[in-house]
Amino acid sequence: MNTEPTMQLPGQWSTFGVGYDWLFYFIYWLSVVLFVAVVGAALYFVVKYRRRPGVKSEPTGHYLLLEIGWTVSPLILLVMLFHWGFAGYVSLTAPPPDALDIRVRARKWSWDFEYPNGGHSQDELHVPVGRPVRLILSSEDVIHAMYIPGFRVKRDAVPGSYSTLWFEATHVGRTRYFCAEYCGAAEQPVHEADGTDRYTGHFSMNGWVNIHPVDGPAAESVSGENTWRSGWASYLENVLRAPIDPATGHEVTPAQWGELLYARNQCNTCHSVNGSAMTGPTWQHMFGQNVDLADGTHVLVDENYVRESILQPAVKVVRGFNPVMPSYQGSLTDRQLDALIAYIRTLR
Ligand code: HEC
Ligand SMILES: [Cu+2]
Repeated sequence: MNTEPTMQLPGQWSTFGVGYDWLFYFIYWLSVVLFVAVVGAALYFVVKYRRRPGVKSEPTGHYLLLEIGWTVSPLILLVMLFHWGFAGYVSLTAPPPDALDIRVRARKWSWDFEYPNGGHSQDELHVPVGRPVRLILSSEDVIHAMYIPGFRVKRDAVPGSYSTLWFEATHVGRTRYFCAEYCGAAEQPVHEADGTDRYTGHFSMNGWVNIHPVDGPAAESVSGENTWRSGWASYLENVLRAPIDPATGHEVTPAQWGELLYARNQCNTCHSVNGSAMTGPTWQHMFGQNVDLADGTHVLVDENYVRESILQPAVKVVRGFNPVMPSYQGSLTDRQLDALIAYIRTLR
C-alpha cells in the first residue's frame, strides 16, 4: 500500500486501495493485451490477404474449435470480472457494525461534518486512522456527491434521504475530497472583509480529509496544514466540541438532543424505550431489526425507514398497530430528524 500517486491513480489511503487498484490494472492490462492482439491480427490479415493479381479468394467454412474458443474465453473473463466487481461492491456497501458514524450535510456550496460527540467541522473532514468510518450523507438542497479518490469511494448526497459510504484509512496524513455532482455556482461573489471577492460554486466544494493518529499531542500544538498530526481523541475533545445546550449549559451529543426531542414532541406518549408497546411500537431494539408491516411485507429499520415513519407514518404501518401517528412533515427540521434517529440508534 502506497500513498504516492501513480500515473493513473491517486495514492492509496484506505483499505479499499489494494483490491480496487489490482482490479483496475487487471482490466487495464487486459485491454492493452486484447487491443494489441486484435489490431495486430487485423493488420496481419490485411497484409496477408491483400488483393493480388491472379489470386482468387476462397470462402472459408466453419472452424468449430475456434468459434467455441472465442465464445467461451471472453465469457469466463467477463464472469470473473463480474465476480470481482460484485464482491468489491458488496464490501463497499456493507460497513462493519462498529464503524464510527459521521454525519455529512451537503449544501450549496459547502460541507458540514458532524461527529458522534455533536461537534462540527466545516469543509474539513477529520477521521482517525485504522478505524472503520461510516459517512451518513444528506443534502439540504440539490444532489451533491462525496468523492474521496484516495479512499476509492464516492456516493451521492440526496435531499430528503440518507445514503452511506464507509472506509478505513490506513495512513496518517491528508488527502482531498471533492463534490462530484455538478451543483451550480453563485452568480454573485461573496465580499470578504479584506475587500476581496470570493466566488463559490460546485468548484469550491472540496477540501481535505485529515487522517489523525488515534492518540497524540493536544490539538493546540498543531494547526493548519499539520492539523492531522494531532491525536484524534484530543482533537475531538478540544476542537470538535459538542454544542452547548442553552437550556442546561451542558454539551449535548446528537443522541442526547434526540432524547430531549422525544419528550418535547410527545413521541413518549405513544412510544416507550423500555420494550413495552403503547399506542405505538417500542423503540427498544428497533433499529437494525426487520419489522413486520400490516401489508404482510417486512422492512429493515434503518435511517431512511425511520425518517419516512416520522414524516409519512401511513406509508408503512407496523403490523398490530393502528395508523394513528400524526405526520411531522414540516414540524421537525432535518437536524431534529437526524437527532431523533441518532437517539433511536442508541436504543439498539
Ligand atoms: C399518537 C401516537 C403517536 C405519536 C405521538 C407518535 N407516534 Fe410514532 N407511531 C405510532 C404508531 C401507532 C405507530 C405504528 C403504526 C405506524 O407504523 O404508523 C408508530 C410508528 C412509528 C415508527 C416506526 C416504528 C417501527 O417499529 O417500525 C417510528 C420510527 C415512529 N413512530 C417515530 C415517532 C416519533 C419520532 C415521534 C415523535 C416525534 C412519534 N413517532 C410520535 C404512534 C405515535
Ligand atoms: Cu456539490
